[in-house]
Order: sequence, then structure tokens, then C-alpha cells
Amino acid sequence: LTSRAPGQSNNVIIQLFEWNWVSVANECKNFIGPAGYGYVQVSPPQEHIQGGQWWTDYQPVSYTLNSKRGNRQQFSDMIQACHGAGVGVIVDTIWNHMAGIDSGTGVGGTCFTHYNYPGLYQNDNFHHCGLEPGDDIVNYKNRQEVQTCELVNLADLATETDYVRGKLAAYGNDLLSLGADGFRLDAAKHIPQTDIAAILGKLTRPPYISQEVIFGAGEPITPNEYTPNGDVQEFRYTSALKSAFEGQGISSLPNSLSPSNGWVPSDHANVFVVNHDTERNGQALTYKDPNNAYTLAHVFMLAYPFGTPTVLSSYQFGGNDDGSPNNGNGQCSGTGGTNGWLCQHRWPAIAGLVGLRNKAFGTPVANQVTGSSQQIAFSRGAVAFVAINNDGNPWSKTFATSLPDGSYCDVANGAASGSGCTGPSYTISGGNLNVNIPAHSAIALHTGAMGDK
Ligand code: LM2
Ligand code: CA
Repeated sequence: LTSRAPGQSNNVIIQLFEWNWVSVANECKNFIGPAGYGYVQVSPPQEHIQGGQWWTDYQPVSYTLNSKRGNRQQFSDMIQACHGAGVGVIVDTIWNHMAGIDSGTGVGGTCFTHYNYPGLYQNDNFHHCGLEPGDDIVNYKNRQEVQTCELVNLADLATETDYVRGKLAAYGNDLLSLGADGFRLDAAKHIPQTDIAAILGKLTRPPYISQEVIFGAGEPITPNEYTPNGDVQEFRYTSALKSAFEGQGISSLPNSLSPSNGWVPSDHANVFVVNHDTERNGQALTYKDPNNAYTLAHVFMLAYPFGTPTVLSSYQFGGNDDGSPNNGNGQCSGTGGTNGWLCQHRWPAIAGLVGLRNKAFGTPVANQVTGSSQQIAFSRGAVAFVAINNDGNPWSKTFATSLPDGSYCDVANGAASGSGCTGPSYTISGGNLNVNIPAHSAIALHTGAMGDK
């Protein structure tokens, strides 16, 4: 598989949060490849601490590929299966730290203490920042503290040393040798940009990189600093979608995406409606939101060209610590999930808009119109048209679309099937669409899903 650079078609990423390797392999073949997604992002594969909580995966104890998600052979087989389906694999990779607990035994049997991982790291391979009681990060206005103290007590690696860089690069190269296409760099903000650059420089080939650098107002460390290494996750996009869809209005969203906004530029931004952290911390729209806002936000993200989008595919949870159902064996059926899995990547509006995004790749936004502050419509070149009504009232209008005349399947509410559509269809006449869009819904049409073939 030639991995797709950002800025190429078919580059939508699915974050398959907590899915085990066998279930990822099956879903790549059964749905993800055929639907036109570009990549899956999988949970951290290295050995980690024991426990039922999802976040045990973020406390590494060795770089043996043995985790709750599966073993080395299963990981390798998953990459081969996804590649066979035309899907790249991005690996959630933890270079900032090891475990946060004092001592224990990892899921693969490795015994460790907080600053000692036999044969791998010992006390002097870690930062002991001495800036705060317990060496924990408190003050995000202090660069040195954010990068050399401990994030929630997680033992912080001395990434400025050749020894640690060599170990991290060896782990990265092992993942690449098995065919990994990219890394999501966890806690990248807590590692100096130049340390990451030095580790990347030791890799045998350049993977796609997405760095987690959460913007904070007034903080000295900024997301833009990290663009020399690759993409950066733009959490301001996530916040903007939340506030727009929850009341501020979606009609001005394109303005907030203008290149002068100070955000990570579109060609280096990795964006999402929500990820596994913001799904739990109140800083994003989630599947629990009322009035279809979560789905409509995905329609906007996938239709409007900005950044490289990631769709989170997760599971229902009560408590924030709850791990996944079925031992991480992800289960989807038809257009959704079963047994507690949500399978957002199969929802008609999300899968349908991935098809639209791929078809419209490289075409400009045109015919942009707004109604109320919660209504926006636009076309993409002469191949696609989207109208989003996040208002409590219907939106009746004749829209100019630039589409060729004909009958189109509404891919926000169904799909093309044989010579027809599984959901509603609409007629374009004279380039126009005359329509009444119900409250809290969307319509999406493109030339790859005509209803009268
Ligand atoms: C990340 N980005 O920088 C991940 O996206 C995020 O999910 C990770 O936190 C974090 N970095 C560390 O990799 C998660 C979770 C935390 C959890 C940590 C470590 O959100 O709640 O912290 O993983 O497992 C847990 C406890 C915390 C405790 C810590 C260390 O919640 O109270 O701190 O373990 O034992 C004393
Ligand atoms: Ca650090």
C-alpha cells in the first residue's frame, strides 16, 4: 500500500478506539475499505499496565507488541488485512512517558517500578523535574515544566538523550517493519518539537505523523510549532464545531476556518468532531448530544474542505473509565453497532459523506448560502452539494447547486443501491434544487450517487 499523504483523496481516518486487532482486520475487509476510508487509527499496541479501564493502554511498560488488543502476530495480520482492503494503519504511539503507577506487572508479564523497566529504562532515563511537589505538571504557562515534569504522574522520558531517542526510534521502526503507515504521537506537546524531529530522523522511512498538541490560550507551547514534524491535531476545530452546533450558529463556520485564524493551516491540521479524551471531558459534541447535532457536525467536517478528518468510532459508556464491551471485539451490523459498540463509521450520514468527500476532492466550495444562523449550504465544484439545517425550523429554498440535472440519492440519509437509492432521492433541474429540509437534518448529493443510473 502506498500510504496516502494528507491532501490526497481517500484520506479520511477512522479512530477505532479500543478495537482489538482481530476485529479491526475484519472491519477493514467488510466495510472500511469498500466504503472509501483511507486509514484506521488503532489503540496503543505496546505492553501496558493491567486493569479494566480503557486508559491502561496509555501506561506503557515495554515495547513488546502484547496488549489488551492482541499480540504481535495479530497486530501484523491486521496490518496485512487492512492493506489488502486498501486501508492504511496509523498507530497510537506513546513516546512521552511510561507508567504512572508505582509498580506492577504488565499484561505481558513484565515486572516494573515507576522508574525501572528491566532491560529498557532505569532511573536516569527519566526526567525528575524538581519544579513542583511530586514533579507533576501544574503550570501550563511554563514550557520547561510542561515538557520535563510528569503528566498525571506518568514517568517522563528524557527524550533529549541519545539513549532514549534510540529506544523510541527502535520501537517506531519495529512498527514500520510490520507495515504501519503512520503514528499518532500521544502527548506530543509534552515532548520538545526538536526531540520528536530527532527521533523521526532515526526512522527507516517517513510515516504519516499526527501530533497531539492541545492549544491552550496564553500557553508558550503552540500547535504551530510542531508542523515541521507533520500534521498537528487542531483542537480549536473541535471546540468551534461544539459551540457552533450548540447555539452560536453554523452559518459562520467557514469564516472561522479562514487561513488568518492562527490555527494549524489546513494542509497540516488533523481535525475531528471528537476524540477519545474529548468524548469524556465535555469539550466536544458526543453521541449523547440531542437534536442530531453530533451527526450534522460530521456532515460539515466531511463536506467542507479543511484539514485531514478523523472519525471516532467508539462505544457506549456510563462511567468515564469504562473499558470497551466484548473484550475489545468491535461489532457492527448493517448501518450501526451492536452489543454497546457505536460503529459511527457505518452511520449512513458519515459513510455517505466520506463518499462525497472523496468524489469532491480538489474542488472548491461554491454557491455558499445561509438561512438562519443555524443553516448553511454549499456545493463542491460541479460534483457535490450539501445543505445542513441545524435549526429547529424547516428550511425551504431553491438552491443553486452547479450539479448536472438528474436524480440524486441523498447520501446523508441513504445510499445508492443498484439503479436506485436506499433512502430519499432529489431531482436537480436547471442546476437548482427546490427542497424543504426538515429541522435538525441535512441533505447531501453528489455525482457518484445518482438515483437514475
Ligand atoms: C494523552 N494525550 O496526551 C491521551 O490522549 C490521554 O488519553 C492520556 O490520558 C494521556 N495522554 C496519557 O497518555 C489517559 C487518561 C488518564 C489516565 C492516563 C494514563 O485520560 O485519566 O490517567 O491515560 O493511564 C490515569 C488516572 C490518573 C493517574 C494516571 C497515572 O486517571 O488519575 O494519575 O493514570 O496512574 C495519578
Ligand atoms: Ca516530557
